[in-house]
Amino acid sequence: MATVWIDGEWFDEETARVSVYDHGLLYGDGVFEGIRVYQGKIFRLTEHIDRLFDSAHAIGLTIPLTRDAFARITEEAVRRSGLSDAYIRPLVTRGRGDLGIDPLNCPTPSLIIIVDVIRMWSEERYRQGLRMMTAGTPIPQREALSPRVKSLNYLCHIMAKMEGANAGVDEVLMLDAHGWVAEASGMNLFVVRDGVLRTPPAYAGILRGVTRDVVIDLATAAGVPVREEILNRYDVYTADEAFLTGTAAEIAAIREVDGRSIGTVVPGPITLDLHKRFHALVRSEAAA
Ligand code: PXG
Repeated sequence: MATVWIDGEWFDEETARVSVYDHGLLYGDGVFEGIRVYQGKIFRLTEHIDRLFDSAHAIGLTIPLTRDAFARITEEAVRRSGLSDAYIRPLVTRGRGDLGIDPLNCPTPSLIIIVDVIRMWSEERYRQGLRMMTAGTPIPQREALSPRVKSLNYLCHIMAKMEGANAGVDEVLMLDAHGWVAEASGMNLFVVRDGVLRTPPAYAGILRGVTRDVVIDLATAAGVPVREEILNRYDVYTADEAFLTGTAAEIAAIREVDGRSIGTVVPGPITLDLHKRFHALVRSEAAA
């Protein structure tokens, strides 16, 4: 059952409530995380809590708890949910204020932790690979708000996702403000060409995904060379393999982008191998 913690109190899905004066709701003023629980164990909790606190710091929001205390409450929320495979959504908003934009009128941040489940694509989609298209909506330029901040402003990603849904594809490829390949609507992108794994660098308008970092480590350990470098759509179209990574999506192979087929076998051998290694890692950490 869904469990929700709000500023020190426990609720369920039906009883959890936030104020209409919360600036997270009024202005999207806040940050969030998405974390996975496998067999009762939280995957990469420290990395996610660090990213949450860094995102908050980057928007000038001080979380009134230590990283450690936030982690302990997150663990307690998972225990109370009774779920062994779950998705955790921590949120920190600027808190309650008045109807003006000024964050100084919000004396205390609101802290929320939701534990529930998340569903992505069907098993069939994972087996066959995703069909994607390039969205016309770019990632906002970093001078507006760093894409590294996991903020409550996901409208560009949502508009991109909507374009994809309208066109009947599974997911969208988003470019950054320079037109470089950035990421999907909530996932990072990797391509394989001639045995080399390539992914856009952190400065190319992406959120630096925790799963992305795990996959880079797994590939390196498997002897697959990894390069973080600027990619354009040509690199994606002409890849031997391509896949997406994310906490919710895990590793999802891509079979087509903008009508161009990617490689010949989907999922390709390196994608399949990394997928196996990822699940082995998750299982071994859960058993530890
Ligand atoms: N890029 C963006 C913009 C994201 O929001 C990722 C990459 C992958 O990061 P992790 O750390 O999860 O490997 C995310 C992940 C969804 C969903 O429904 C995904 C995210 C947030 C909300 C929903 O797939 N974030």
